[in-house]
Amino acid sequence: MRFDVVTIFPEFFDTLDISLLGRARRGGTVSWTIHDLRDHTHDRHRTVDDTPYGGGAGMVMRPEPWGEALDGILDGADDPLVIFPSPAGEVFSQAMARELSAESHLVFGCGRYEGIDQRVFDHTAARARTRLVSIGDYVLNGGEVAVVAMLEAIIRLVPGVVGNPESLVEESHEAGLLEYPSYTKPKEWRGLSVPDVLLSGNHGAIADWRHAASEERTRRVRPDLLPPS
Ligand code: 6GU
Repeated sequence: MRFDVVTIFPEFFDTLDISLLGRARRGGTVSWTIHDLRDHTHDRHRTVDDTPYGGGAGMVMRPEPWGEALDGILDGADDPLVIFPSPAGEVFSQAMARELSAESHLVFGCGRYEGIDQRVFDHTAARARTRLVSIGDYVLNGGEVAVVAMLEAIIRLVPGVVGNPESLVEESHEAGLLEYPSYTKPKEWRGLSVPDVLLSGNHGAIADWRHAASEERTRRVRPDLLPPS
């Protein structure tokens, strides 16, 4: 699976080389290239933004550097999916991460300032599948942190990246419920004990306890995830 990211802050993506994702990259399961949008400017100040037509606060990212950067990635690409992180997009989810982990080529375009000239979206959408995606109902200064979060969620689902695929099955959001609480040694810690059932060796009883704990936690903190009753 291949990723391209266009950004004015390539350093944000240095963290991707840590841990599991770095291992997946070195092993060749996934590959990515981070493109500096400023490499596609041609003025002395490497300007990527300008004032908005119609007036108003803030700056808008100019279309020309975006056009050149995306041409370099999309020309000759085989059915890429382009994602622009945006608080105005559809909301990212575990289901979307699963869907995206089956793609062969994802391209992320990170906007900053008040946004990117609308014609960049329109031109891109006319030549490739294009989606605007948000990671939640709050505002970040730019798309970089959102893309790091999305990449981590997507790459860990690519077959072969997570060592034990079973660890992906029981986690939060995969069954539409939040994950149950986990415990390890020692049996007693600061006066707090591990629930007896987990020490019982009774696998049926343990599975029942975990399912009930997942339901209770979901009802308490995320009732919106439960089917209407
Ligand atoms: Cl994807 N971008 C920005 N700038 N803010 C966000 C976001 C994305 N998702 C939530 N807030």
